[in-house]
Amino acid sequence: MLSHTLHSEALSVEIRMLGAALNRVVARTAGAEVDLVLGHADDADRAASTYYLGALVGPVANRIANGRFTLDGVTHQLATNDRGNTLHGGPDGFSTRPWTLIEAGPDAATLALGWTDPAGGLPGHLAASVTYRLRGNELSQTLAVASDTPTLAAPCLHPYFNLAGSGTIRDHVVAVRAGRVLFTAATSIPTGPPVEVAGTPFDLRGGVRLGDVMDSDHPQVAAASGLDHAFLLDPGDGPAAVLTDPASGRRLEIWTDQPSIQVFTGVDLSTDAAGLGGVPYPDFGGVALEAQQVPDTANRTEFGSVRIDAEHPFRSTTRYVFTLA
Ligand code: G6D
Repeated sequence: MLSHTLHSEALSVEIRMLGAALNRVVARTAGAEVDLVLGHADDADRAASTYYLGALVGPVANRIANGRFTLDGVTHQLATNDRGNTLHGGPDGFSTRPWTLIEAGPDAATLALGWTDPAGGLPGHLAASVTYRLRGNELSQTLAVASDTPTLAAPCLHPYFNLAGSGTIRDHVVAVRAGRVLFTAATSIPTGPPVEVAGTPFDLRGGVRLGDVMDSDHPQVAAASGLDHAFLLDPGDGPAAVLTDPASGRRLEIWTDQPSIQVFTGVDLSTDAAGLGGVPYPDFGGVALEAQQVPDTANRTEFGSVRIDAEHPFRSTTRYVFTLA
C-alpha cells in the first residue's frame, strides 16, 4: 500500500506512506478540482526531494544547531544535513521512511513507524504514529511519539499551501497570531532573543500580502529571499494562522497546540523540481506553514523542552480548516 485517500463531501486527501505525507488536498469547487497543497507525482520524486512537500518531519522538526545537544548531562552529535545543522530529523528522518497503515477508513487513517537511527546518533527506539481525520472542510492531524529511553522528539507536518492551485503565493494574504519572531544567522539557526514584530515587516497579526513582505528590504527578508522564520505564537482563542487567496476567496485556518509556526515562502522550489524532473512548481509556488516546537529548542531551554521519555511521550494535534469558495 503506497497511499490512502480520505474523502468528505468537499475534499479528497491523499496520504502517502512514504514520509506519512499529506500529498494532495483536492477541493471540488464549481465543477473543477483544485489541489490546495504541493505534492509529488510519485515516490521517486519524493525520495529525491529536499523540500519535504507535505512530509511528516522528525523526530525533531526544524534545526538543531551543529547537530549537537546535551541530554541529561551527555552531549550527543547527530548526523547533519543542512549547512552543518540537523534539519527535520537529519538525513534518515521520519520523512525518508515508509510508514505502515495500521487503521484505514473513508475519513480517517492512522500510520505508524518504528524508528531507530544508530548512524544518525539520536538515542532510543521510537514508536511514532499519526492519525489524519477528515470531516467536511476540516482535516486534523494528531502526532504521537513514545520512547523507552530518554531522547528528543517533536515532529511536525510540513505542508505547503497554494489555495489558488497554481502560480505563486505572492497574492495570498497571511495572518499569524504572533507578537514575536526569531531572527536567524546565515545558516538559518535562530540567534538572539525573540524580536517584537511591531513596526517591522514581520508583523503579520493583521494579515499581510505575502508579496509585500517578500519585497521588503529588511535584512532578514533579504537574507532568506522571503520568509523562513519561526513566529512565536501568542496565547489566544482564535486560529494560530490564517491564509487567504483573495482571488478565489479560499481560506485556511490553522489551529494548533504547538508554540510556533515556521513560515517558509518557498524560495528555490523550481530548482528542486527541475533537479528531479518532478512536479514543476515555480519558486514561491507554495507557502509552508509548519506548526511546531520552537527551532533549536534542544539547545535553547528558554523555549521549553523537546525531551521525551517513557513517562512523557510527545503528542500534538493541528487542525486545518478550509473555507472553499
Ligand atoms: C523548512 O525552515 C526550513 C527551510 O529552511 C527549508 O529550506 C525547508 O524546510 C525545506 O521550512
